[in-house]
Amino acid sequence: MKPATYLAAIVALSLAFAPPSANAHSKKEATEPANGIVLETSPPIISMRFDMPMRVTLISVTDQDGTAHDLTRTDNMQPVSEFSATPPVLPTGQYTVEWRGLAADGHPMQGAFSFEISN
Ligand SMILES: [Cu+2]
Repeated sequence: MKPATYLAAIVALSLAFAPPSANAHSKKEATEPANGIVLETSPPIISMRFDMPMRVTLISVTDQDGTAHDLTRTDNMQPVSEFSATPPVLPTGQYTVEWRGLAADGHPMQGAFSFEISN
């Protein structure tokens, strides 16, 4: 093939096989409560730790009936490595935390985790 075509093929191949960069975007590293945990009391805090600052644009805590429980945020929608918010006292039940955010590189991110409160 012509040199230009050859070069294009090399570029395409190297893009196809490039490993995803560890720094491509922020990742969620840990949550509180931990995903899947069963608690005996309402958690004092809902938090997510990221490997790079994340602007959390949306977070919700929903119980098994689909009722949303409002959180008190302290991040002022600024990028944070550790997002935390205070939930109201939650009754026993199963909860799902869903979040959306903008990573440091501008990519939209989202995730979810769940926990249970049981006596
Ligand atoms: Cu990214």
